[in-house]
Amino acid sequence: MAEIFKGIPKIEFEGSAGKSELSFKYYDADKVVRGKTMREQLKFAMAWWHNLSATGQDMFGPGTADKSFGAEPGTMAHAHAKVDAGFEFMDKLGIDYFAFHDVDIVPEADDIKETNRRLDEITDHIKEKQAERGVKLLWNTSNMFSNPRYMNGAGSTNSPEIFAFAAAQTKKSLELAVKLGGSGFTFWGGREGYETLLNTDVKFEIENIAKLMHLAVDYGRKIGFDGDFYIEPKPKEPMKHQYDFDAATSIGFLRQYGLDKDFKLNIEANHATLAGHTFQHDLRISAINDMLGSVDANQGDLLLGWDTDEFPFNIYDTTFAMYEILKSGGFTNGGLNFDSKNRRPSTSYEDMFKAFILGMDAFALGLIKADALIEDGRVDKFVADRYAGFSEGIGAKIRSGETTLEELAAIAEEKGAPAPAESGNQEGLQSIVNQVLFG
Ligand code: XLS
Ligand code: NI
Ligand code: NI
Repeated sequence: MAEIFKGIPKIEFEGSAGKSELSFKYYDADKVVRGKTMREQLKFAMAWWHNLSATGQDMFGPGTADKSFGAEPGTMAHAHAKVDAGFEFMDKLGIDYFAFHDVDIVPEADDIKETNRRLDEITDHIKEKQAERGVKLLWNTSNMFSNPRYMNGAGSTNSPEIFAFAAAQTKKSLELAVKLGGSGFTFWGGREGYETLLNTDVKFEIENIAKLMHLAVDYGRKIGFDGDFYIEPKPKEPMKHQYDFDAATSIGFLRQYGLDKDFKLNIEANHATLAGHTFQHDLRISAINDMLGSVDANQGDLLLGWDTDEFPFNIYDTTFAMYEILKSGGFTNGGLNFDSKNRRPSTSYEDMFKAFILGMDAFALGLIKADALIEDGRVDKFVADRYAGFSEGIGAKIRSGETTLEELAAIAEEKGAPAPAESGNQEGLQSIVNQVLFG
């Protein structure tokens, strides 16, 4: 098969002094960090939708990048060309995982039976390519937000026929997950939300979303899908208000509807910041609830109010993200999926590679620095010491639930008003982080 990304070599590790723009400076796949290779710790994935489909089209103008890969867009020939391009791209970068929506891999037909036939055809091709180098499916999902039928949501729609259609798409996508050996299945509730409460029964809609998810779990487990289901929280965009607002909201929903055994979260950096949190915050909330499943790796622009899906560049963010991931024990079924896209004026094939090199190096450096922060130990020790009062005496009784309000009140009366607790040392800790980062 003809090479598509001509002139682009296999991207090699050159080291931090390297000057080539087409080499890794920090991502050294086989280097061991905290007991695993970088490849195993980071588990990078390529998102089919951005990398192979998105051309830079926005609300104000058409695409700028050519992603035809020598075929007519909208045809099955193009769908096949994308498979060849995608696997060549992953091979050249040494990426082991990918993620897709159903309609990223084939053009949707008017008849769902024909769409499903196309999905069977294309996944035969994908499966063949997977076998060549052992590339794996990190997760897949159904696009239940682009087609006009989903303008009022999929699980949250007011139409049983549209709910049934969403269920049919979900069923097929689960079958594809099993066929391709996927380790995750994602629900991103793009239209699962509302514009106005004047026309919306919120309780009804949330209950129905849970019902669709239960149907998915039942069918998925029945046909042998043993990976994780994910909710990918996002507070808004496209809807004004989306139900899976952030990690905490999604965890509450999963527990309320009995879905917490099968679901974890897929945390996207830019969605966390849209919710008014840091990326690290949503990772921490997921981790402490045993629900840190996977990550959509990107970054937003804090000067803009939308999901810009930029490639990760900020080393503080990648360091704190990897700190959370390492401390939670690392990825099992999940990984770092680049739900990121080139900026609109970055139009060449080289730009596609440079974007991934940026993101992979940013996370590799984040991994190295997070490991160094943990090894340094001063931040962790400060936090442990800060709560040490609760490990003995009355503090320990509070923790174990063996005290009463009466006993605590008696202590307060006996000892009198306590002095304020000691310094939180934020600036000192930030200096430690800078020292670890920059030497
Ligand atoms: C959009 C989401 C989407 C999901 C998959 O903002 O990030 O791309 O990751 O549906
Ligand atoms: Ni995403
Ligand atoms: Ni997003």
